[in-house]
Amino acid sequence: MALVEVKVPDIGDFDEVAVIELLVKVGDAVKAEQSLITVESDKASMEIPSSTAGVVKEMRVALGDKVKEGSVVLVVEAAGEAAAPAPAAAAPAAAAPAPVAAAPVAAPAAAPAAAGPVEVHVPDIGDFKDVAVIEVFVKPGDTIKVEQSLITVESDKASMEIPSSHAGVLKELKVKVGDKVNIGDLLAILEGAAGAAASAPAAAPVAAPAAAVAAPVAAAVASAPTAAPAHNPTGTPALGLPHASPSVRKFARELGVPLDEVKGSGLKGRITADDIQSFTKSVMAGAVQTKAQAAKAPASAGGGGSELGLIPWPKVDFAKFGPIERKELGRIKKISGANLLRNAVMIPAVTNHDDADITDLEAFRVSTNKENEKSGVKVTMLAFLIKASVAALKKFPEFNSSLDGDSLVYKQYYHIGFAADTPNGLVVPVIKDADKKGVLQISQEMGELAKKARDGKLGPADMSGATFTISSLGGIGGRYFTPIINAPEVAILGVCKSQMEPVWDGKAFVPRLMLPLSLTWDHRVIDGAAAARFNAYLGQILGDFRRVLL
Ligand code: CAO
Repeated sequence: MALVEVKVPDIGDFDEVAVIELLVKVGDAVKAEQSLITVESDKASMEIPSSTAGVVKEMRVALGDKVKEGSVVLVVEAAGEAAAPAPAAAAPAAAAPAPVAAAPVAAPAAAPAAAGPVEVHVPDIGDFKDVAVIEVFVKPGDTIKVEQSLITVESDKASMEIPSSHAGVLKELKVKVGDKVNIGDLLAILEGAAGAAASAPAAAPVAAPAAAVAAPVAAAVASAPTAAPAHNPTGTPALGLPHASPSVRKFARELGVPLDEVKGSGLKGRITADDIQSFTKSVMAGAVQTKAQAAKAPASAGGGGSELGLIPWPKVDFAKFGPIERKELGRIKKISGANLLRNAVMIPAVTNHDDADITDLEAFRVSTNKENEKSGVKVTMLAFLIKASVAALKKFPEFNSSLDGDSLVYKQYYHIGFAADTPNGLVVPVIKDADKKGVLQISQEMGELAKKARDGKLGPADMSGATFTISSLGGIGGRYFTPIINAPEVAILGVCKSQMEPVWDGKAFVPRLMLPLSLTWDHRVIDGAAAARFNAYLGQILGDFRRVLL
């Protein structure tokens, strides 16, 4: 087994280019022509391929090193006789570095003014055949300067921008993203070309690398972001194109990863294949949302609805019908609106209505408050409802659970959220460990949290971790309503104003204080019968709190 030094081949005009990516490591088996490192000049990036197949024994370059033609990249233990001893010069054509390259454009030749329409063709792009158009920078009507990049093409090893050979107004663009192009293909038709025409682009003198990959005026996409024109109909940001090698760009495209949303961890913020992989994992795990996903998500009440296959939200010029005033939604409304919409759309929710007889409980509450008048703590109906709910949650544990994929997470703690109306919108502070607290303590904590809520001083810790929520409109009015579940909880109890009602006791109608209950539940987790039982049990407890002791 021969040890072969793999050297940097003829890379054209480049002298002392920086190694910005190591694509292999010691121990890797490499094939002939496989890219080993990426080097970058101020105009181009290119991958340096291996001249031989074998196993990498030693890396001779590190990130940041400067290399030039003849520099040893690594040592390979060549596989059998396939070893191609000669470095650059002997490298097979296909193994020569992809150009992405760069030669300076030949200075525009004397400028014959183009009177009629001028055709712009794909110049000599070296050995490349059928290279894909991956970006289009211009659109009909644009005024094009000579040398301005029109499109980017990419092979599996390199990407390059194809410049215009003439100046003028773009009349017709003959290619689109995804098209395959070859030398001589018609790219565009310009008209009104009054300025200089560049010398025929194919003739642009380029110091071709060993494989005679005569890159034309191919400014590398990655390394010449500022060369990108202002307009970019493809939607790719015109300026600051993502910094990545052609193979990484290809990898990203294969996975459908939006490169401009990936944070590069490589040298100078360069995006590596690992970055693409981690980004993909984060998206799959739901930790990261791509811009496209975010745009599709029904995030706000004003969302278009198209993501759900709905007809568009009506656009009305309200001012046509009378005077109006427009006010931006507050921060809380924007956040809660997006959450409510998601929960309303994603949860198959059902609401059961029931009544609880709280005649005795209310009498007890009133007398307790009289006795405790001096303590300053007022026992509220909501505090009893929290305590009663904890008892029901203990009896029906699935109401205290959350869906996590195909699993149900049963929580063994009882943190109860309560909806609080504030001048800025709805917030849900949480009474933690309500099972371990008495009604007096819960009443006191609720009072403090409600004040904090009204003053806009609730912190994230005050509003997180709830396992079940109660929304009480009892102090305001109403009969029943259908509260929206606060995901990832699976149920919410809505409470309205209690009223004296005639209730049949078997012999006669008697006046009883009845509390309307509305329980909304997630049908993926809870069945109707369980919900009815939960409500009935809750009603029994509120009817006679001694049941909590049973
Ligand atoms: N039936 C009849 N009266 C009730 C009642 C009920 N179910 N619940 C409370 N009340 C009465 C109380 O007896 C009290 O009356 P008095 O002032 O005469 O004593 C009054 O209503 C206020 O009650 P409270 O001080 O006990 O307050 P609360 O616990 O009912 O409410 C809080 C506290 C923070 C929940 C409330 O201020 C609030 O913000 N409610 C709105 C919640 C909301 O917006 N929910 C909707 C969410 S979905 O959009």
